[in-house]
Amino acid sequence: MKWLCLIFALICCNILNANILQKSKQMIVRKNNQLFITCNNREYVANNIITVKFADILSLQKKYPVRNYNKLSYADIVVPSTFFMEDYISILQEDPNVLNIDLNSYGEYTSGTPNDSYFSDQWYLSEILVDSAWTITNGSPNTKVAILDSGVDWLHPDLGIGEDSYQNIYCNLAEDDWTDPNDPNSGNHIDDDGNGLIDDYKGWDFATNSNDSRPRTNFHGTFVAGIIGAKTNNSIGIAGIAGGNYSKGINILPYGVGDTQPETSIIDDAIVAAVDNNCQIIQLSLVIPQDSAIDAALEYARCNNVTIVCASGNEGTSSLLYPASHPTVIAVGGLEQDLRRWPNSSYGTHLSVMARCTGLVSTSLTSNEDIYKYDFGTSFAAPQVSAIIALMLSVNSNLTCEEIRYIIESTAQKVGGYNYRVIDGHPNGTWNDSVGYGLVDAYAAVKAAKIKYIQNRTYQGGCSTIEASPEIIAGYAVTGGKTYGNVILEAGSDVTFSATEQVVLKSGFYAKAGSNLHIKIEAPTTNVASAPQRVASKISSDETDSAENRITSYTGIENVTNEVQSTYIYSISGQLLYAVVGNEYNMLHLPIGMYVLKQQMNNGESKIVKIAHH
Ligand SMILES: [Ca+2]
Ligand SMILES: [Ca+2]
Ligand SMILES: [Ca+2]
Ligand SMILES: [Ca+2]
Repeated sequence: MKWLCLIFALICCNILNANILQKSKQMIVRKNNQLFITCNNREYVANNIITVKFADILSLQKKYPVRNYNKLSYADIVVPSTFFMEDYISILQEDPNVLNIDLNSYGEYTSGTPNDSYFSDQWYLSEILVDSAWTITNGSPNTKVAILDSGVDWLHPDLGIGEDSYQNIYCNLAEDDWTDPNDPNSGNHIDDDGNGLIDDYKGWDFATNSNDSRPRTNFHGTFVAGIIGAKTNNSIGIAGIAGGNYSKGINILPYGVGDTQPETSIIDDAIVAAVDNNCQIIQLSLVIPQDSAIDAALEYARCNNVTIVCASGNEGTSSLLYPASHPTVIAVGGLEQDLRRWPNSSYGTHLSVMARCTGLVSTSLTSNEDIYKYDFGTSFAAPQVSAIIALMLSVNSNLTCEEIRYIIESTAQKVGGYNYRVIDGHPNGTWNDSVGYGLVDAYAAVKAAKIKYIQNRTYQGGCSTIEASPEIIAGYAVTGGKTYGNVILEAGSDVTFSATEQVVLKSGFYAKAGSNLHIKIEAPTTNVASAPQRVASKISSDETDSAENRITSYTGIENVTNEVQSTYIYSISGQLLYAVVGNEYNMLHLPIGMYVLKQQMNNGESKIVKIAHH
């Protein structure tokens, strides 16, 4: 790694820690709760791994969670999520065994920038941290997105069959294969899967009631499809957000609903068909009059856990256009280059999040001279959000619609200088009339999608183990404050929550007398030199709830790999409240609230866990 920059700077915090100036040559900037390394006017997202040059590996391993090290005396340390990176850097900086510090960035050590020829024009993807999300997933073929639009030109080499050995167009294997994969007339003219659509091998055109789902004249649906699922890193064209990595990404199901104009009477049928064909996401970049059949179809989708994403509309009106205005859909508006609302982007109640809607490049029709083009409009902001949801489902196919909405909205970036406020009816964070919850954040959303939520569940008896990486959140208030039912451990139940990073018990979590709860934290752990105040300061106020006191039995936290020597419980302000020998302790005497637990192991290691006591 080349070190060209000479200082750390902490912007936004307005703090420049003099200690951090030493032992590193990188410039670090914190923006929107994310650390970036800036170098040569480029920014690279920093992750939670710090590389240090060490003097003595044995003592380093004793004190820090060393993931690996090499013979050149460089070790990689995984910073636990309970720490602010700046605090952890300070701890390392003060350690005489640490000779040099580097923050790793995703951009530097992954396979790098996709080689798609137009990728340099897709810089807006880095604004929504798609490149960071790609370090987690590039999209799984198990995820299917229905695009209800003017049709998709599946002859396009960046979407369908091209020079590559794969395509991102969904092929319905329950139908017979077409004898010519590019000729919709080459099927057996039999509805093999009995879904009422004859030879629907590559989608369906509901407008012409035919199995040729390609558009006749209008590029619109093909452009949308490219944003979501153009083949990424295949040397040509653009990079689709969920388009794989020179291998199959998500599946695109093209449903034509009108070439030049969308027809309301068939949109409801297309929605129902998409739900029945097991799509997890339906993408609607169109504006139509409100329609009760479509209302019913949208409700049917919601009942079947299918997420619908809609463009807010290009009228600049202070209310969303239909179907974006329907409360069950995720309504997406458009931002301009300055991260302010594009003036024509309709806004108002039910607006969810934003994405860039100007200066976008995507796939166009193969009949055109250039099979890629530039365009703008909220039509092309919405598919960015559809694609990010597809990435989320690629790492956790069990997410519910409500969880998806909560994650997308609660992780959005508060950009553009707007006044975001807590407003009734918008439970997932601060919100603004013009831009909703803010600019979508692919990386934060995909990371959050990996959290295991436990809700609406009763453990009757016997042993149950729930494992997750990195985090388990149990209790009913886990999806934007909406109640989905309590988590109850009845007498006789023996339940283990096993997570790599942390377990949070929210309000609605009941462990009744005679039940046993075990919490296992399996992640590598760290030394405890730092005061826990900083750990506590990461706990947001909504994680505390003084209204309830339901835990009646608590058997403590168990360590998986090492014997626990002693356990300490701190208040969130860092005051030591309680110390016990061994791993059995009882929180009942403590007031309701958030606590920081530290466990000291027999081998000298220790760990910090934050836990809510309700
Ligand atoms: Ca069929
Ligand atoms: Ca057939
Ligand atoms: Ca490509
Ligand atoms: Ca209809």
